[in-house]
Amino acid sequence: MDYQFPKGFWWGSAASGPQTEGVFEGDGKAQNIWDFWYEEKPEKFFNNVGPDKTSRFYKKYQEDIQLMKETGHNSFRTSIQWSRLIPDPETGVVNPKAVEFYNHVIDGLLENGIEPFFNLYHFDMPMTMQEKGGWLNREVVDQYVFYAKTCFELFGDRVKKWFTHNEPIVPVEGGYLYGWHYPDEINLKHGVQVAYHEALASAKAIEVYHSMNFLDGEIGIVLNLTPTYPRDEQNKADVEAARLVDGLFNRSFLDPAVKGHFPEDIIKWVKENDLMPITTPEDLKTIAENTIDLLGVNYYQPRRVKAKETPVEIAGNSILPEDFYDVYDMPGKKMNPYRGWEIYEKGIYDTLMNLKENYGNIRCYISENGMGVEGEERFVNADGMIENDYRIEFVTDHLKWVHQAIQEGSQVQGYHMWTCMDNWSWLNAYKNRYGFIAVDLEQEGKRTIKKSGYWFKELTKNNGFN
Ligand code: BGP
Repeated sequence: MDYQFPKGFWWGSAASGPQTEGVFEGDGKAQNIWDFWYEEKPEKFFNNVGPDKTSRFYKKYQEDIQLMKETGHNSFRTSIQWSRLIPDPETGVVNPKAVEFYNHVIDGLLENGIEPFFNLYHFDMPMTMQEKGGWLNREVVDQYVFYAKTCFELFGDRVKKWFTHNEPIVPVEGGYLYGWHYPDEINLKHGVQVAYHEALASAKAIEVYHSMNFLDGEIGIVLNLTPTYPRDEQNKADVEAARLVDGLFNRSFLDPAVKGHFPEDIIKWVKENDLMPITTPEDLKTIAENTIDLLGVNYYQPRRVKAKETPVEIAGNSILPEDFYDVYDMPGKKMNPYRGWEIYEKGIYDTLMNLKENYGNIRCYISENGMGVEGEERFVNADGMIENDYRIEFVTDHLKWVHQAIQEGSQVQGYHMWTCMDNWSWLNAYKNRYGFIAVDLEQEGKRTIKKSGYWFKELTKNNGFN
């Protein structure tokens, strides 16, 4: 094998509860912000398709686990839905149907040789908690910690890989800057407070997990790391802009998670712009003392930036990160035209090497990487299989760089694709498909393995490729 991976490498895919499970009559799940927002503003959602139209993992998990096995998974990440497990966080009463469901999923995975990786929060604030302000409210942090502890108690005997959040920067961007998530505000000061509370919630959940020393697993966080490149490495202003953007979107979560403190330059920037969140010394101590065991790295695309060409007037709460830099539209960059994201395979290597060099070579795995493509039906062959060679090429090209990072000492321990089954995505619904397995919504969610699924099986069997 030209590209042989270390023994025990985790191969699989990632998904989330809200994007796959669905809501079913009588199952006791309460509303989260997505269910609520869809009721309020269906026009926000692509083709008016909302979170009630998922791939129905709640009903089809047995079949789906078999398909994971058939496509060579040895691991799979999903998330528990807080609003399913504890429908009313005020009372803290656990929903027995949710416990039964997640128990079946965990046991089903383990029986089929698939290691369950469980995440606690994937953008899905329960509506009862959002009504109190969601992550803006310090009390919600304690409610989340109760939820996390409940999960560890119920499932920690079998789930050995836990994650506190998926991409905590996204609820900040989506909910408080760019209108992709409820509550759809533009208020960076609120965004900074939310980010701080998410980091605190993560540290507190880690503290609880580590205190339950009868559990022998590990816990971390999943971050979407977007390596940030300046237009011109020789231009000081461009380099400074890139440093700020890296600080705001990457280091603001990576540093507290791995090093236990927020980056100095970002604290300075936040102070200068009158954005300081409310903190307490005890909470900062909790963050300092409870760092992660393992990091999930979601990698999709880099950021390219340049210094601001025309300075903007900064006005109160309407301040946005973009007021401080310009996006650099690099000529000739390779694009995924469907999702509008740049494809830059070396970014995955740069990210892993940054972790090696600047973050104590923290143990990590690629927790998401993938390519969303529109209209995949046009690639169906005579046997009804989608021939998605572009996805095979995308994964291969990224894996070569992962392999290179391993040769150079990175402690990356696995690779998960986004995603297993084509699934519902937030505002884009089913516009872009990412799966190894096609889901036909017209035929009650019928599953068909795509070419990339069979290819992945070979890859994982060989633990590498040529
Ligand atoms: C990640 C999220 C996923 C998923 C993926 C693809 O950022 O963790 O939830 O949705 O991106 O993005 P999208 O569905 O927006 O194309």
